[in-house]
Amino acid sequence: MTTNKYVLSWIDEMAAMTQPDRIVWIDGSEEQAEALRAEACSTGEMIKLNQDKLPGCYLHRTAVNDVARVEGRTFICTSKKEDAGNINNWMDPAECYEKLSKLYKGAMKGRTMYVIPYSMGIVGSDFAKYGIELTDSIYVVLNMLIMTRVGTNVLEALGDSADYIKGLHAKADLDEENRYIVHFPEDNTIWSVNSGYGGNVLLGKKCFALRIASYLGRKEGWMAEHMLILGVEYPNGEIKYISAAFPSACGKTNLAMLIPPEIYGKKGYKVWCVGDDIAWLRVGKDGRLWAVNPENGFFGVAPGTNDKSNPNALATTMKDTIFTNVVHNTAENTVWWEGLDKNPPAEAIDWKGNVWDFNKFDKADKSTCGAHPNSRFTAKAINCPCLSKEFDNPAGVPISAIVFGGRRAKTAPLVYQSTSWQHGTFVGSIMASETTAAAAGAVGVVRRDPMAMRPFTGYNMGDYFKHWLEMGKKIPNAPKIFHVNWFRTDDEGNFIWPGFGDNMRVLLWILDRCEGKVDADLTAIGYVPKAEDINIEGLDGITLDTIRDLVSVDTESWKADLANIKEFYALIGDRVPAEMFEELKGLEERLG
Ligand code: OXD
Ligand code: MN
Repeated sequence: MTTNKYVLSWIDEMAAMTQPDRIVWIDGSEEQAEALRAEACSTGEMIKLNQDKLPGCYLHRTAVNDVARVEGRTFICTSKKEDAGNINNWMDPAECYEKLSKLYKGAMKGRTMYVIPYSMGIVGSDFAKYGIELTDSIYVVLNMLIMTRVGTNVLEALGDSADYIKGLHAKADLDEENRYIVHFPEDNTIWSVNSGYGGNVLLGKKCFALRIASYLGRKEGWMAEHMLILGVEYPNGEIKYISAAFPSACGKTNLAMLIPPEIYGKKGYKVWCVGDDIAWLRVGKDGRLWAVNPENGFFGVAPGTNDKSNPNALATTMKDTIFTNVVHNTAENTVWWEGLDKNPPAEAIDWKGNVWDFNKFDKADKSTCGAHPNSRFTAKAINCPCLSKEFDNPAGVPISAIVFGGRRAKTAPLVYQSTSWQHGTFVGSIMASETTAAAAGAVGVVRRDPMAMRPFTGYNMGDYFKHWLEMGKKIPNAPKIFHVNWFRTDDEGNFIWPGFGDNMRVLLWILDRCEGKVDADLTAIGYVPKAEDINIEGLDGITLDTIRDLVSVDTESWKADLANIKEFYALIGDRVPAEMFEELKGLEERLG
């Protein structure tokens, strides 16, 4: 399929190590994909679901020990340890190549090596970057066909160039003790072994589009961020774009596909999804920051997705979708997960492949779930009813506002605005979420997750903050930076803000601020809304006093947070830029 000597010699080298029985090039054609689906069904790797109810949909179960990203086994292998920094795991590249070569040796014996040429971003566009993933998993091939742009046109666009990301994945024995997800940013290389779970093996996503791309972005003057992108359409047809970063499992996909509350819908407001997980951002000729979603599909968390939380996501999954680790409704040959509806199937197989009795389900005990809490759908972007018409625009969309968010019971108000790009960078750098009862471990523990990139920055976090500051200087008409918190609780621990579609009310305040249309109150942490500027029309039980409470700054909890921020900066180490300490000092002084 190509005469590119760099590609061919690399594949020869990887094949000599892994020793597959045969090599198959993925051309992006429907015929080839269909043959692979049939093959996966014949071996039990996938189950073909009810084609009347779920056309083009399949179910897959991963190994029981292989259900999530493994941060402890994810490495950034730069020649100097300081370049990976203290937040990342590091291994010396030479040592790592040697160690993993042993695990890869003969790992594809008796198997097929698939060669997947793919593009992150629209093939041939300024934003696009190309990759080739070698894998021995049909599941990976079929997921990559949904999540990225795959095919011979990628090889044509690459031509004779050596400028592509080399990804090698082998399932090997799925041995947890020898599971590695490693990145060699200096060599444009990703190696993944002993896993079959999406986030570890769909190498275009977190590995390339965030870890390697963040490294490249710094080198080349652009940004790769863990952000959704959405467009808010006004009744006059004008559309303004927001990108937003939240830690994993904070509802990015829901926000990206938000349905406006009725009072807005009736007036003609709409929200369009450009992306739900990753944004690549570049400064445009017009001095604004432009964003594309480099992916081509959604790899979303299934549990909790329903016709209230995210009807658009649910609709997206009704065809051409691969479900992973959800409940199999065997009577109907369909799927189910906790939080889909109140009718769990009576005849069902759980994510582990065992007969599942929903009567034994106990909300407080995750081990009784039918679907794994991190079970997923891999669905095509084009099947999303609210997909932006700019999704395929190679130039991307201009960003008016950048929004950071976390899950904080008390500390962060519903929304606040930073006072400058530098201050906004600081706000992103101190982003945090508190663990909830839903997650394993202690409740209320603060995990700092700068710009939601803690697990995804392919280099030193201090240098990453510096890159943000540098980028700010290069964007004459930079987006304004905000922080939101949908998760403030009352004294009984109940969420105060309704969230979901009603988050639109906050987005509109944010966009009004970008246009200078509303005033705000300056506090120690930044600008907060005047209560009357958040529209509460049609909201049950929310008064202006509730909003005042939601946007109030809890000085004591902020003061308590300072020590934790300092500790976190100390952990990142001596590359945290002076500007961040300046901002921290300013905050401390203003808090008094
Ligand atoms: C994801 C994540 O899967 O952030 O998107 O973990
Ligand atoms: Mn994510």
